[in-house]
Amino acid sequence: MTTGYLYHEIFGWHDTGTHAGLFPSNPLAGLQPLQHFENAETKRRLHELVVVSGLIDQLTRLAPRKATEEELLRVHTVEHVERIKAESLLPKGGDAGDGLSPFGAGGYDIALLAAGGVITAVDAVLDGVVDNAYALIRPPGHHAIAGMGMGFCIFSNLAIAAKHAQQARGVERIAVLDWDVHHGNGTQAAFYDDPNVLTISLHQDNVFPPGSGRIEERGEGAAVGTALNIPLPPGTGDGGYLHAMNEVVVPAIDAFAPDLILVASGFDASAMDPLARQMVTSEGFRSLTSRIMEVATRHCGGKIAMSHEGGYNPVYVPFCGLAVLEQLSGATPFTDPILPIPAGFAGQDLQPHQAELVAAVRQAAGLS
Ligand code: 3YP
Ligand code: ZN
Repeated sequence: MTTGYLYHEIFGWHDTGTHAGLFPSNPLAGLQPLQHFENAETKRRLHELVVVSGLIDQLTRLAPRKATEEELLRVHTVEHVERIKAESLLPKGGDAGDGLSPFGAGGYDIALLAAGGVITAVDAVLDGVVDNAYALIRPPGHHAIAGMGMGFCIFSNLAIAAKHAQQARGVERIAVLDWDVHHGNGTQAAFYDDPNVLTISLHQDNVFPPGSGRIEERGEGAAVGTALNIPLPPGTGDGGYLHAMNEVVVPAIDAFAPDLILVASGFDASAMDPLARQMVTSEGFRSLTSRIMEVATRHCGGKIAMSHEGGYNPVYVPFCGLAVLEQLSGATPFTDPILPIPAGFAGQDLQPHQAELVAAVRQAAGLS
């Protein structure tokens, strides 16, 4: 198994500045400045663990290129692209759209490399240069919609790469699995009326964007049935996530029979994340990866490209990411010394209310 791995130091230079939790800092309101949650460290430390663990020697390093404007415009409006470009020239940069998604000077060019990095990963997989690939990029993408960025995202990296696969590479059917703990609203929106792209989002029920990612969101027109949302209750651990994979994600993708699988890979469903309340461990992420690889083997010769999204615990994200990369590449696991703590949390196994939600999704999706 050869696994493509894409990372570039410049991703660490995307400057989100200071922020006070979910809001811009504001001393008059008591919001003391702190480094933005979405900062370089989680990504940089994952990369450094990939190097220090020795896994880097078993991966095929890929170099990102910038996405072209034509590629961006398959998903975004000219106005959005031009505004980001203009604000990126200001000495202090700007915001992607919702006031929660700052970027520093030159942020446009780094965002182009993030979107282009996912395209690079997809191309490497489609060309057979590698069997599968992981793009460890920044800024993230899955919340960005046509006319604006939001939720720390500037451009919809994975959606742009999927449109590239369709329009430039002739890929017919694409399945997207988003296991970031937040709803992949931007990716879903980009393909809401496209019957050839199945978008599946596993997320914590109603966290971000507010009200988004309900079971009832199923796609529109000819594409009804090709959007699938699994809004898991807070406190869901490895057992609940695996159950959702086995009962919904795997059968839905089997029924869809894709030619390519893309994964929006956030690690903010981890048991140690400050921005959500799920309990997935590094072993849980390893199992999710293993499940999706089995489906990919059945339908598309194992072709999977993953795009990095959220994940905000600088200590734990590296071990979660390493587990995914090890599984993708078939490498011998490096020990996660933190694992015993989250693995020992009560409620790691499937709980009745979680099974109930999964059953409701199966029902809505016509799987039972
Ligand atoms: C954006 C503002 C509040 C929650 C935050 C979510 C960012 C994220 O990780 N999205 O996947
Ligand atoms: Zn997230």
